[in-house]
Amino acid sequence: MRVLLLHATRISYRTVEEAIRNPPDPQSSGEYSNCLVAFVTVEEGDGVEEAERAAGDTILQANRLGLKTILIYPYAHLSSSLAPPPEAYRVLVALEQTIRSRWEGEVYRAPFGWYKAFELSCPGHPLAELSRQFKAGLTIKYLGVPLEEAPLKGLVEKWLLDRDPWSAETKELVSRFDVDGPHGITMLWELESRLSEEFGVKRRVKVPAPETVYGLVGAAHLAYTCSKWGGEGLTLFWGGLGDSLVSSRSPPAGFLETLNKRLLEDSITVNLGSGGLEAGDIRGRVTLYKARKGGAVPLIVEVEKPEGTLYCLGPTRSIAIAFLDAGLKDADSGTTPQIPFWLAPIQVALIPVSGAQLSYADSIASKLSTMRVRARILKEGSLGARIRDSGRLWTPLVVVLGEREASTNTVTLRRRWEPGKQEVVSLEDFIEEVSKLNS
Ligand code: A3S
Repeated sequence: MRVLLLHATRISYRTVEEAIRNPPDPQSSGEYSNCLVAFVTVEEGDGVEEAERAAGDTILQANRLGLKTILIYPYAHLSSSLAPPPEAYRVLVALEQTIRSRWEGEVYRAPFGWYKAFELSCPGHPLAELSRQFKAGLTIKYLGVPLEEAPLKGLVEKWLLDRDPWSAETKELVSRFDVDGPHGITMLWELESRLSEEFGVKRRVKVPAPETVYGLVGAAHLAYTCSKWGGEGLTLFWGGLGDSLVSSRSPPAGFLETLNKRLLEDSITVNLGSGGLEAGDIRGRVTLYKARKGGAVPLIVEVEKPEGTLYCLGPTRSIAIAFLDAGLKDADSGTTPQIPFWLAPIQVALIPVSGAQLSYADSIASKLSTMRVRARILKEGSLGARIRDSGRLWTPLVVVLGEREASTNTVTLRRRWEPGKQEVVSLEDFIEEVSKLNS
């Protein structure tokens, strides 16, 4: 079922001519003000289940907008796989009755089976136009209640439902770190390859894209994807590099340890199946990271299978962004935001004070690259500007190389987790420290 929800300050319609033989509703006209119009296309395979989910969502939107009138408008133009008229009519009537039975506002339905003329005025605020799809095959309920209704009954916090959870600042960081760009691919690639190593993953399998990957709906869709496709040690992917789930039979202990420090402290675990989030016949648990602005993204989806639990981490893009989001939470509490050394796009910034130290910087950079450490020599701009610039990508180690360092084979080291401090260390001690951090 596809629904277009429009907040109408005014809508009027009238039947023009019959669109099917013997339409079930008589010709009529109507006019309503300040109502929520649900243009509904019933698709093949839709049933009462979809009507109930659409009812819950429509009620939720009407309540969000403080509207007291809902107009259901049969609309055969939002999909190319239409249900035949008799089916469509049955589902639309079920939709109308479900809303009536669960909502105290006024519910109307425009006549079915007619070409209609209409006029509509829409105020255009951010929530004035919403499109929805309710797919047969995966019904999502929370503690037995259709997910869209759960907040109405106080069963789940609104922030957990599917919506983009990232704050504007987090999105700014995503573009600064270029997460989806050629530069930022480093993070996504590093994350997926680290997870794959952790789980001994051999194969990447393309799967249908889950509908949404935020909040509870996203968690349920991911669990559904995992349960349909998951196997021992696979990476399930559907789009770009970050659209991937790494699956395994063994609990990701090592990675959990890394996650524990940063993301799991601030997460919520929801049961899949009776007593939690019902997504078809899937049982298990979902750990969702609570984003800084509200909203949630799945970190770990555990699906109970007859042969044991299937652990899936991801989508990897959400986890990478969650690390940035968690860093912003640090900044909110006055701590310098940072990112795990192994995930940082640039791990070491080398800053030669003048051109005379360039060859020294080069020799260190090539040593680090043999250790597969991501080092960058910053040559342009003043010393202060280059040190500030290395902070833009939360670079964990910043190394200043002056006349003295070059002549004594030492480096002046600033560790991001020790703000305001710097230490002169011998080159070999520095290399030793980096190799420990990168293990
Ligand atoms: O297609 C002709 C009219 O019959 C109804 N209808 C459907 N509505 C929703 N989902 C389906 N699968 C339908 N199949 C038939 C509609 O009332 C449709 N009329 N807006 C008008 C045209 O002006 C319309 O869609």
